[in-house]
Amino acid sequence: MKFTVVTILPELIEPALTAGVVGRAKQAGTIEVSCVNPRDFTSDKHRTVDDTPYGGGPGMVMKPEPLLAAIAKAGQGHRIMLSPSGTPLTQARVQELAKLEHLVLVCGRYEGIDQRVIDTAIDEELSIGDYVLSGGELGALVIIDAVARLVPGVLGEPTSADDESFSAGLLEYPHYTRPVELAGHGVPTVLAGGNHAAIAAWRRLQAMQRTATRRPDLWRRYRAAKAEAKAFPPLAARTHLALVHHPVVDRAGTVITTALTNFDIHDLARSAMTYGLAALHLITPVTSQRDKAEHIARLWMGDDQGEHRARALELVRTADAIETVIATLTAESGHAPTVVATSAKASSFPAAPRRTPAELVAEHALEPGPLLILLGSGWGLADALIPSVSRILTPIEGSSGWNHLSVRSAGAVLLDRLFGRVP
Ligand code: JCQ
Repeated sequence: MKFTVVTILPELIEPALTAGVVGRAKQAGTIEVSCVNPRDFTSDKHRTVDDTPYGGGPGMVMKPEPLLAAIAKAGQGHRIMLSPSGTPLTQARVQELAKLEHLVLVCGRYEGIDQRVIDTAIDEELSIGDYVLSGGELGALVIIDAVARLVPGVLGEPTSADDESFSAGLLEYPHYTRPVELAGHGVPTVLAGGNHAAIAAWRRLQAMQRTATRRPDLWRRYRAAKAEAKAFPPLAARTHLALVHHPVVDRAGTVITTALTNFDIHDLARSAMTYGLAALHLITPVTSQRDKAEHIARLWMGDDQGEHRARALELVRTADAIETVIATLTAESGHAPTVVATSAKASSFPAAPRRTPAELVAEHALEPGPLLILLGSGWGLADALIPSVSRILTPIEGSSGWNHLSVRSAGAVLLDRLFGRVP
C-alpha cells in the first residue's frame, strides 16, 4: 500500500516513520511512504506557498497553485485532506481506507486551504478529533499508522488488530504483567488463576464497565447491537417505572393524593413496553383506585385478538406505597432497587446526587439490582416525604422556558433518553 503526503514540512513526516511496526513495514516494502512538497512547485525567489485571505481577517491561506501542482504530482489515489472541519475518523473508515491502493494525504498549514482546491482536488476531508493542530501532518501520521497496521503483513498476528478497542464496540480491558506486586498494587487474582473462562468473563466485564462509564456513546450502541443477555440482562429489563399518586403535591405545594388517569395508564404502559421495561407500577393508597387500575389493565388483557395494548397492559402492577414496591422488588430480585426521582424543578430532592440519563445508565448498567424510576402525577413528587430516593434525574427541558409536559409525555421522553436507540 502506498501513502503520499503533500506537505511543506516533510521533515515532520519522514523521521516519524522509521520505528515500530510501521517503520518495519516501510523497511520491508509492505507499505511505501513518500512526500511531495508544494514549495518545490513555486517559481518566485521566496518559494511562497501562502497568501493573504480575500475578505481580510487574521492569518494566511495556502496558495492554490503550488498545492494543486503538488497534489497532481502525488499521482492517482484517494485524496484526503486533514481538517478540524472534516468528518470524524472512525475505525470503520480506517478499515475501508486500508482496502485502497494509494492514499494521498494533503496537509494544510496556516489558517487553511483555498476552498477551490478542496472543491476540485480533494475527495474526502477527515478530522482526527475536536482540537486544532498547527497543520495536517500529525493527522496524516495518525491515518498512516491506523491504516498501515491493517495492511496484511504489517502486524505479526493477523487477527490481533480486530480484537482491540472499537473493533468489538467496547474499550479494551486492563492489562497486567509482572511483578505480581508493584508499589503495593497487586494483580487481580483471577488473572493469575489459570481459569480461562473466568479470565474471559472478568475481562469482558471490565471492558463493559469502562465503556459504560467513559464512553456512554459507544455503550448505547453496544447494547443495541449485542445480546449478552444471559450474564448481563439489559438495564431496561431491570427497570421499573412507577407512576406515583401519593405523596405528590398540588399547585400550592400541599401534599395530596391524585386520582388515577386512564390515559396515563395506557400511554405509560405502552412506553414501558416499547423500551423493554420490567413493569409499570401504579402507586396509590386508595384501594378503590388500585382496583380501578387493575380493572382497566385486565379489561384490555382479556382481549387476545392480537391487540398490542394487551401485552403492554400486562406490565401494569399496583401498590399502596413506594415502600411496598421497594420491598417487593427487593424480595423478587434479591437486591434493593436504586430509587430514582424525576422532577421538572431543578430544586427538588436537594440531597440526592443529580444524574443525566446517560450518567444514570452508565452508573447502573453493570449493577445487578433493579432501577425504580418515580414519576410524580399532579404537580410532582413530594420530595421531603420520599427519603428512599438516591438519585435525581436532570429535568427534561425544551428550549422555550415553558415546561408543562404531561407526566406520560415526560415519561416517554425520559425512556427514550435512557434506552432509545440512536438512529
Ligand atoms: C484535524 N483535527 C484537527 C490545521 C488548518 C485545512 O486547514 C488546516 C488543517 C489543519 C490540520 O488539521 C487539524 C485537525 N483533525 O488541525 C489548520
